[in-house]
Amino acid sequence: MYKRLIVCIFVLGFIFSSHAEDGSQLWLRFHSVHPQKQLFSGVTGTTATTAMTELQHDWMEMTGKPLYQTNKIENNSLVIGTIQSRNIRSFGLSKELIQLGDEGYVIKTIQQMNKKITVIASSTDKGLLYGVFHLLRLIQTDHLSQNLNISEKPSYQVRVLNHWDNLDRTVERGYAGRSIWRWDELPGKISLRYKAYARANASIGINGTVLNNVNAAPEILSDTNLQKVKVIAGELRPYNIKVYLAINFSSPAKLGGLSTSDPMNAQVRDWWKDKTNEIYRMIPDFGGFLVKANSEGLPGPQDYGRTHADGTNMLADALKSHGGIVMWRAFVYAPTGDDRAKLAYEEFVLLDGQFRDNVIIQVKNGPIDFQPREPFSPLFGGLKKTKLMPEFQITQEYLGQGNHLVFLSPMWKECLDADTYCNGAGSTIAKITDGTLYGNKISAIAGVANIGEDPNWCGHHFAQANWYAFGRLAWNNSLISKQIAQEWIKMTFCSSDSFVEPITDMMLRSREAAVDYMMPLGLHHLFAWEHHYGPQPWCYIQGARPDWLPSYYHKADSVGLGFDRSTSGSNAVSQYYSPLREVYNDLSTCPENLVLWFHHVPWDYRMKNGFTMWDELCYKYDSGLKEVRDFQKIWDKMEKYVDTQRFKGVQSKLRIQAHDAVWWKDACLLYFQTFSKRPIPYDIERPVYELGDLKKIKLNMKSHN
Ligand code: GCW
Repeated sequence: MYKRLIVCIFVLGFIFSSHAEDGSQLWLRFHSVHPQKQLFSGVTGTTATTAMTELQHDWMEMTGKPLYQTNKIENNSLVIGTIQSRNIRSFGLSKELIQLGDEGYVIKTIQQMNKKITVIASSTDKGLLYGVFHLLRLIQTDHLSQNLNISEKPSYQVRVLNHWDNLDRTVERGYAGRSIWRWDELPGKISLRYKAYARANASIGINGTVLNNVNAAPEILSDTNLQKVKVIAGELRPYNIKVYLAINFSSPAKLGGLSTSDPMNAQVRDWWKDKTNEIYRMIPDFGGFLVKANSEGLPGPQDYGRTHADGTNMLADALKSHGGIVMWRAFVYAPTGDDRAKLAYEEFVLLDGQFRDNVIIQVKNGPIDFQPREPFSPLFGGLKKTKLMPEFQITQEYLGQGNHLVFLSPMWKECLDADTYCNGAGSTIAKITDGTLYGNKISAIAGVANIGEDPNWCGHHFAQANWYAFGRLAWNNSLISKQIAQEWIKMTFCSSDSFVEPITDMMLRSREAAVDYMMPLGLHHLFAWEHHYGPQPWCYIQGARPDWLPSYYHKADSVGLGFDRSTSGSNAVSQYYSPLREVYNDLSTCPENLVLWFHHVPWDYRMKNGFTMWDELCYKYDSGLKEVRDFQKIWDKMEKYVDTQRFKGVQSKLRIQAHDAVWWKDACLLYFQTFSKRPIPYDIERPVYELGDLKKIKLNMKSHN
């Protein structure tokens, strides 16, 4: 009887492990990898490093045994070490390692005295950890060759996640549950998730995290909270993740009890110096501050007649001696002017060259706000004497939130690869921000995290791919989206070609599909009030700022659709360099995927394919919807490759996405039709609802999280 029970438990265990996975392991699913037994005969290297602990832990998961640890280098040995080790120096790698910096590494196959050895080497333990994860990735994705010759160093020095997490554990624009930072339990209780988080980030090269929301509560800097931050920092440190904090500019007054937070006031400056010193006494490797100031009602230096430069330089001075940095956001749009898209540029371009050398201005990819498609922000290239870092949004605030499958790497690549022409052709955003164009000493990139307490961390299983992609691009901004997708698919699901190929294809099409069923041809901000999930192009709220309403952006009227930003309109085109400004300015040369961003286009304007703009708009919405339906079919065919839990999870989310795509299409087309007065082409699926019914849909956002 007893024996039978054990067998039963064993069988059940097997069934659960093969048929149910909650996604909590992300792409680090070593239990499903089975390397050849004789891959390495043993490993040589210092045991007390995170790199070695990680290797042994994952090896154990893969093979059921640790890798034999020995001081003797044998045939087929894996040798792991820094430049300090005699072994590594004997391989003649020192010069190369110094050039690769403290996070870079090499992985090489070396023949020495009739022995074939695999070496992972770096100047420091940090690089070793990244090297080990690289080797593991090669094993996980079946790419381990017999002759390795890999040299890597990161594109950006600071590769940081921004958590928009509040102290009450709500997450602004978070769709994966509550915040992983358990402020209520800290510092006494340490959640296991902190270490798991650090490990996942290290595996993709992320080396920093801003723990709290840019809409920052002054209390984050209280002594009590700093004790908690210190504990988190301690958990993340072994994985080379530095902690940063978002600060509230009026902290000296609100927290410190001063009568002002004016950055030119001596007491205020001292307050920041003292606070910064206090932080570094507790957290010697603290990274620095992230600041949202004079934006969306938050305080800032302009409250005292000072500039963004005055504000950021005060903080930079406090951080300087400790090696900390200020990431100051350029997301500002005072309620003035004729075009929100121009405002950040207008404010910041005047300050170019006035920032301290430990300041980086953090710029969203587009001039407005993380829309499904925007042209790049003209601040890239517009500021030449100021360091700039891209801010991407990993959380899908404007891209179907926790429900839609949208792989964001193609969107970020579109930004990174965009040529600003600021120093002639080839002045891409990648080169401006990673420092290669101007030889900057500090370079950084930020992604707004999509992480929460949900078992699978990100809500949607495929949203994990966006966390993964951000890290990979921050490490190497020249990677292509297809490679990133394939790595992630193989590690997260399985590496059978019949799975990897269709799923890669689906992921690579998914962003364009979302653009098409939400806001094709350069349309933007047609979202429902405040929650930014569904369509509401008709939205009107009495007394609301005009630039918070969709009509401000789409400008639909009896003539046509779109925002005229040409020289005859708001002239936002002039913020771009030639030849881009001319290309954008002319309706006939403006890329069609941005045409309604830059022009008010007549309904009967002939597009390049001969359709009228109205017909093309209808076909675009329809093709976005058809894509999602195709994704459903692709996924359904994959059932045999995926455990039931994740298969069904994705399947049901795709169903919501298809439903939402119909909703977007019907709502936008029926609404715009009230202006165009033209029929919806008969060869596409026609709206079933009346516009009046669609307007009545009330969203309960809880059901969409
Ligand atoms: O996209 C908007 C969001 C706000 C966010 C703001 C910002 C953190 O709707 O929720 O606030 O941008 O980036 O500061």
